[in-house]
Amino acid sequence: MSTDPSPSLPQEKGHILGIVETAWKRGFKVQVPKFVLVQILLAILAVFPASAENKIDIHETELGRVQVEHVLGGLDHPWGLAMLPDGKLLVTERPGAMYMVDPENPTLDREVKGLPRVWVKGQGGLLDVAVDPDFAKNRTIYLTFSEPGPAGTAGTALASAQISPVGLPRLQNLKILYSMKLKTKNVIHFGSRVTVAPDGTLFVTVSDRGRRKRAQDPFDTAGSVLRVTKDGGIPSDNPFADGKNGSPLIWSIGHRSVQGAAIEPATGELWTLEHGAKGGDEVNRPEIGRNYGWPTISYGVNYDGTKIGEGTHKEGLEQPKHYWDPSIAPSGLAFYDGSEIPQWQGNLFVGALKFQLLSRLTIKDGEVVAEEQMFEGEYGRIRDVRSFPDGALWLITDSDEGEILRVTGDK
Ligand SMILES: [Ca+2]
Repeated sequence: MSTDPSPSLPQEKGHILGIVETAWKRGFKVQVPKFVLVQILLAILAVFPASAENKIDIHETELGRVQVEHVLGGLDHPWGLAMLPDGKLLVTERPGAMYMVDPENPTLDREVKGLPRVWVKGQGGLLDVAVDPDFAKNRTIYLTFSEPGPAGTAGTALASAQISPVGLPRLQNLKILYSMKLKTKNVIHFGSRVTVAPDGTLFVTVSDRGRRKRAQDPFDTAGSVLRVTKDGGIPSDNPFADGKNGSPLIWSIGHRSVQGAAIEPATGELWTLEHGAKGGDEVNRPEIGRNYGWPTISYGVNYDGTKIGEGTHKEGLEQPKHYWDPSIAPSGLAFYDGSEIPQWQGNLFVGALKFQLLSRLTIKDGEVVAEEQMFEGEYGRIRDVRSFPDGALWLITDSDEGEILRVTGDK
């Protein structure tokens, strides 16, 4: 259910105030008590608050009423969203742009220049953005993207950069921290998310590039979760750190198309989200050195209905924490850690592209015990979900008129 209580166009406000003014004057003639007119005026102002400039929808959920505020539209396939310590947002667009947006005065006037060269084709382009926890001191951000290689090929890459402290925002000291060695012309399955772990390392999710066997090759970083130091080094406690049994950057293997990653605040553990084929979208909690099964095991089938691999279970391969069949096409993953909607604390939120909804998963003792689906069809394809220090849950939608949405408790 969705309503729109506050269109609050200036001319409408003026019109309403005009009616009240007329009624006020008439009140003297017909002797309507002034306090009644004051009550009417207050009621109207409550419905049309002067400060609300953005469209706001109200939704009933299983755990109460929430608001969804349309903060900014007109984005071209936005992919990743991050918040700086001063409350400004960074939003990437897959075609290769990034903007700094002040949610209190949202415009697309401040494009961040100096981005890495990005390969824009199919699912490829500029993907995720993350802010270093020490940004206030080091002004550092991390980007994942499709990096061009020779002869029309591309692979997933991770870069760090600093945002210029003065003037229009520009990236400085751009450094490639990870670059996929085997680049191909395939236009699908780059990934990718980057998230900063509590120990200061970076988790980077890399998809299988549409070549399934790559996800089972521990020497190939495609189809894996990687763990990289902030300067592009190898954490000494990575499972294949010495390179003898796999790529030193690999944390876990057997992943397909990983478009969500989040750290659980209560435990510091990494959770990820990946697309299956036809069915078999998964939530995983990747543990060090483990194999998450793709394409040997899956809860999905090929798009033509034929079987994938060997079934749903196999010794030595990990089970997902949750799966969807049929596929919702999940993208964006966040543990809600805000103050705005206390009843959602610790819940895991998943955006859905194909099913155009937000999924709320209840986690208990490391297991998914319940799911609520909300906003179905209301906002289109949801690409990213974030819980930011301002206390709200933030969403971006995937279209050529993509939006930034802010979810808060009902006021
Ligand atoms: Ca799996």
